[in-house]
Amino acid sequence: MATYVLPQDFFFGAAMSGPQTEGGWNIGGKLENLWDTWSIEDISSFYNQVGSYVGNDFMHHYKDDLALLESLGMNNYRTSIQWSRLLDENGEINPEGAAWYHELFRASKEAGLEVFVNLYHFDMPTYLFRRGGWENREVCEAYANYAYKAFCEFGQEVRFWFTFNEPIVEPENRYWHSMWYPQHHSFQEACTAQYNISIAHALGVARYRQAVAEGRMLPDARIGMICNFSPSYTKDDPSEADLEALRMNDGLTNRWWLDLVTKGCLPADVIKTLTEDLGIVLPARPYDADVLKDGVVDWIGCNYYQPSRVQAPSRTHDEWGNPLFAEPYVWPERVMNESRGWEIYPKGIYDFGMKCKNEYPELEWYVSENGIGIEREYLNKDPKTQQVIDDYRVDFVRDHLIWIAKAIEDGAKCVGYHYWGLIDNWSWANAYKNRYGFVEVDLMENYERRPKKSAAWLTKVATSHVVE
Ligand code: BGP
Repeated sequence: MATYVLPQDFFFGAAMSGPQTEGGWNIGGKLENLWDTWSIEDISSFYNQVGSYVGNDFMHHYKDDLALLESLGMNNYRTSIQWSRLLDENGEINPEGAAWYHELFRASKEAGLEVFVNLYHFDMPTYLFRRGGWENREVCEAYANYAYKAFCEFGQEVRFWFTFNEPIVEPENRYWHSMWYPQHHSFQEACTAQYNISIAHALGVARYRQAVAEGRMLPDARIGMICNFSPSYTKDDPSEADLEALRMNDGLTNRWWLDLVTKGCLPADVIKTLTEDLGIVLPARPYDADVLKDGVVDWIGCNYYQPSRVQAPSRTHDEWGNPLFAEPYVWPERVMNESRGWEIYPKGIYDFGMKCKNEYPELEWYVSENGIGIEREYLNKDPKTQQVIDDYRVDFVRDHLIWIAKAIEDGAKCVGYHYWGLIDNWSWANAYKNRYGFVEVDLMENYERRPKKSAAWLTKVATSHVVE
């Protein structure tokens, strides 16, 4: 097997989020977010009826977890601040919430770990959702206030900031595809939310620049956005209609955000299709072009799990009257992670790197999430040691790292890699169905952590930068 070497300054770390790990959902002045509310209102929506409350009990395990990350060869990780923990209902700092994050950042530094902080990971505070959530422009202003308060509070402790994780997911999952609370089926609502999140992002970056100008941030601080860029593909011999499906799929999910973070605008062809051809009403205000200009960031994260393969739809609208741009295209050669229903296609990360190189040549990026979640992993335990034997995880990460190394060789500005869910965590409506970790969390034994077989391999790669 060929050996690939990643640059020495390429960083390895782990990605996680506040709502999926912290727990302590109602202590220390934390307000409800939509995950807590959904858990309270309808626990049967969650796999095995495990709601948001405990995460992976990180608030009780953080010191050991940080030591574990360090022992696995990581020197940095990402998590998110929970809006519902940091601020009270008046948009003021909740001192107990702030104290928790100060302590986390202190302990991380002590463990030799740099923290990347994301401000929003699908965790809308419920009181703001009741005022319209992302459908209400005032919530964008509230987000800008939250971001500024976070910059002021932690600007001297954190270098790397991100406005949003996967901003397309809430519009899609909450408003369009009815997967997450409030489970709506409205493309119009999804577009409103997507537009307003873009505005919130730009307002957040503007407040960050203000905090920099006021001397509140560390000298080498950076701001970015993290998106799930799923490279879009269609058939090998596409019809005009297939190419049109590809344009809108790529336009809504990839170019929308890439244009926002590199050019400070939204893609004109997508906006035209939405408003002129489909009659979607975007909540645009006359001066928004100027607001969006502030959306340009210093770098981005790319969460990559699967490609997006589409073809022309067989009908123009679905049963709820929403327009259909595309239908899934099943590539005959596809390899699946059956647990998650996601295609495994490591070359996609290379293709994303080449797209950035060619279309956004100045843009620096890192792989901010990548990982494989497996259902019923406890069946793969060594009967003697009780260790999870997860060679498929090594194969998955190795294959992606190889394509990352090739992309760097071919000129991609990719500077690091974060594995998603290095320690098993709670995954939204799927709860603990699919396990991503290199480290197992035992729900029956007080959330005890146990490295899986793959952990030794990861440590070697992270410390040597040699992939084989
Ligand atoms: C990304 C999210 C993460 C994480 C991951 C795995 O979309 O940013 O929060 O959950 O996907 O996906 P899932 O948990 O749905 O299996």
